[in-house]
Amino acid sequence: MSKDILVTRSSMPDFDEYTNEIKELWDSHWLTNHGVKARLLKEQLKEYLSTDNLELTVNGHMALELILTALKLPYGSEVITTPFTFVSTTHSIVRCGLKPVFCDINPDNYTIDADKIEALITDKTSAILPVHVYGNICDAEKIEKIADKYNLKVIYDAAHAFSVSYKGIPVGCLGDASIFSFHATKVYNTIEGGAITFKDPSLSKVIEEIRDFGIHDEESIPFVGPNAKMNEFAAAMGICNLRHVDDEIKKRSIVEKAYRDGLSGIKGVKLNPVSENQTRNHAYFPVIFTDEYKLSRDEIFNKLSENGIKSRKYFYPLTNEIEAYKDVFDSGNTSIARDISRRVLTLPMYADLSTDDVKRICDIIAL
Ligand code: T4K
Repeated sequence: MSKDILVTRSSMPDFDEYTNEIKELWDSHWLTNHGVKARLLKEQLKEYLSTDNLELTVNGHMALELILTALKLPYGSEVITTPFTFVSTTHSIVRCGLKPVFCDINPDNYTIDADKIEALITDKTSAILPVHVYGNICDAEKIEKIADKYNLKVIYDAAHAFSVSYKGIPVGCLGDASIFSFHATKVYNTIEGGAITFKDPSLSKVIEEIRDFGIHDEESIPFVGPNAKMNEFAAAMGICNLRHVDDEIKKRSIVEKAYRDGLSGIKGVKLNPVSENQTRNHAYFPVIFTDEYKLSRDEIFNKLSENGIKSRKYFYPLTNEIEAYKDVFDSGNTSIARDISRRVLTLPMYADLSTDDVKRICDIIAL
């Protein structure tokens, strides 16, 4: 029996490349707390992402919590966000003592509907936290214009948007700040890891200190902070993977083309939009099954699964529907997000997925 095809598969460098990279850690015995590997990776990522200000973190989730804390948003203030995301986005708001206010998404690229943000602003609103879901970039101009008008911070969850640029602007340069995830399942991984990019250079020191328990020096601890540092082994993986990420993205573009060829013309199968406004990293391959398709989303999910194809319902349920937030926060009017979340499947996507396997997946969907 052939092996299951999972929704993704981590990119890894050659074993020798990695062991070579970590060799000096055996000499130094310096394993974490911003050693040589983390410092080098930080500089390399600043260059790759074309940003002046970047701090590494232990994962993408803590990157969100750190930036929300560093921006000193008033405790209990409201953050307008999308429910069509991984729970991490909403959890970060809540865990920082802020209140999520859910805005619907646009049905074209599934990002926050910028035209619906203004109606949700109150005197308690402090920030907007949109998500470049699947690497689809939000309507940054509209969002930032509204933010300027009401003096709000904009923090983009760019967990899916590593290496993407929007109208020629590297995605990490949008808004007041952006966060990236370098989790094993991402286009670019450091095993676990993340980064924050930001406009105001004075935030560097604050983020550094919050990331390290809020410690300024041995006798001064001005902030309450977690331990959110990237360790040296993760940073070494990041240094290796960064050498190959452009090739990985190219390979993913071949997989995407094979999917588009195989699925074009199937009634009721709607593919992710292609926009001239942005580059793509092919992080995910989402498909919406409309009423014209022969099966429901759950039926095609099961059918794929029976054939060893493990697609995922990213992102279902919406974050404003999960038990943790039931009767805690107003779930708002997010009917478009609700509809999309019940129709979407992300199909397997990774650099080494063969075009034969893609064809097999498309044939099952075509029935
Ligand atoms: N914001 C957004 C919008 C996000 O999507 C995420 C994370 C975050 C923030 C937070 O960033 P991090 O704190 O995670 O850095 C996964 C990931 O754990 C999560 O990083 C990701 N989003 C989310 C969308 O998906 P699961 O529970 O679905 O992953 P899992 O373990 O089922 O893995 C999926 C497939 O990946 C497996 O079937 C096989 C493959 N895989 C997995 C692992 C763990 C590998 O090939 N290697 C591996 O090591 O959550």
